[in-house]
Amino acid sequence: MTGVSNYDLAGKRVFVAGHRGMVGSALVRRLASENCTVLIADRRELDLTKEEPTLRWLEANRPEVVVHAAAKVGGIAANNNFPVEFLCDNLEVELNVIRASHTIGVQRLLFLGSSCIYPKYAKQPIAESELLTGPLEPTNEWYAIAKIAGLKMCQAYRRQYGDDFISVMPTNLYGRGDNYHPDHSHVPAALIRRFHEAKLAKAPTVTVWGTGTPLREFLNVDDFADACIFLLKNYSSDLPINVGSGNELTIADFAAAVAEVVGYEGKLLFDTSKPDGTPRKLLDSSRIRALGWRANTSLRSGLASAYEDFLKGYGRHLEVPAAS
Ligand code: GFB
Repeated sequence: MTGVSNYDLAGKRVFVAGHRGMVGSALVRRLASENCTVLIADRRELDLTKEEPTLRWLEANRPEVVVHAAAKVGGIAANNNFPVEFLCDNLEVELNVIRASHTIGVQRLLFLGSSCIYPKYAKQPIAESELLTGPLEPTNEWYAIAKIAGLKMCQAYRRQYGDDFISVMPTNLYGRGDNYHPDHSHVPAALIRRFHEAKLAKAPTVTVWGTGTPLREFLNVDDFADACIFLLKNYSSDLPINVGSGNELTIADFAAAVAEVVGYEGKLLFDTSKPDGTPRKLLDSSRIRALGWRANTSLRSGLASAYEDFLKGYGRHLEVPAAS
């Protein structure tokens, strides 16, 4: 069940489910340098929450490889406020995509999970073996349960039918094409936007959620897409595999780094009425490193290019105020 494959993507038809999201669009960019055919489907053409149309689309388009990057995602507030969507929509899409991929006999499927599948107080850095060893972080348990179910589906299809379905668990991601919704985004996009707007408004202070003390590890999405392609070619196992950068810092230090990149010089305030979430979430990425992959974007250069893309209007929920 565990081992290294030497899978050749050349000439393959690769379906990226969720190609409009930050991760899906990074995967499409990365796959452009592989000699394969990338398949995508717009939401109007294919609703992945519907079982029958999903199967029909896959039957008609016959991918040999499926990358499951379609998910309802969001930051700590969105997770907390929309438990039904984060649980049910994600479960529906996972069932439909994974089951239909089995039915049409895809050669390889890569399922994208999240570091929030691990227990709130997991031993740090978090090894893959920490899965299901303790209670989850309550702000995102709905999303975490859906992602755990997805990875279990991959394991079940592998165990019962020998399907070569694998799961990857990224740490906190940021980068091009993020969601800049003021309340529903993750911390990198939220702070890029907030500092940019404060800079333009010459605001003396910016408010950061929580105490600023939680520790997070940040990985650039283009590095993550590269890791996914690496794993598609080199990894075959029923064990999920972590992908992190080792770039860990407190939210206060992260906020200061974003402020510097954006060029905001005012003061940071912390709103402790907002949730901190899990106190620390550093992945143990030694397994993927042992296979020969590592992240190569520094946090500073990654944030600088994310800010550049934000200014160009790449991303969702963006009405960037023009500089005066
Ligand atoms: O990025 P974030 O929402 O994800 O928040 P999580 C990370 C930390 O940044 C938390 C703080 O401690 C937040 O309180 N933070 C500070 C902010 N200011 C802000 C802000 O303006 N917006 C946001 N969003 N946070 C998510 C999960 O947890 O991790 C998801 O909810 C997913 O399901 C993702 O798994 C990777 O790391 O707390």
